[in-house]
Amino acid sequence: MARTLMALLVALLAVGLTACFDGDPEATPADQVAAEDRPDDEGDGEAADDGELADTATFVAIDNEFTEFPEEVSAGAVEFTLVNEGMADHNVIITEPTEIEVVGTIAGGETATNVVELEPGTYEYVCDIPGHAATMNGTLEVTE
Ligand SMILES: [Cu+2]
Repeated sequence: MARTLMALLVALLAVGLTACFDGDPEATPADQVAAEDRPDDEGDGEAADDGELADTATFVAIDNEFTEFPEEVSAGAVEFTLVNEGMADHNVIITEPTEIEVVGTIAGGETATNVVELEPGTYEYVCDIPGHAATMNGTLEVTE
């Protein structure tokens, strides 16, 4: 008798659950498409709110060199941060193959962030404050 009751309960539960999943009136086909189109979490621990960024990279400038700089980033929207730990103004400007402002000029002690859309390729950059490019320059590889 107990077994029969148990079987009956399980059967009722199964019917109830099925009914719940079948009868979701709020999930329109458009909602389902939107859910599938969400960018994948790449497993890098970043939250989904920056999902549209291809990469992030940081430059640290002192007078007059970059003490920290990316050598390679992924193509797409890249969020660059420039930390100016020097006294003088500094910036990061791509000069080749075309001029692109990566992070505009900031004063000593400041930090700025800028998002730049980059195609795959090899880019040359400098700090273009007069006299700085001789020691503040480098190459950035942008990969597929
Ligand atoms: Cu500089």
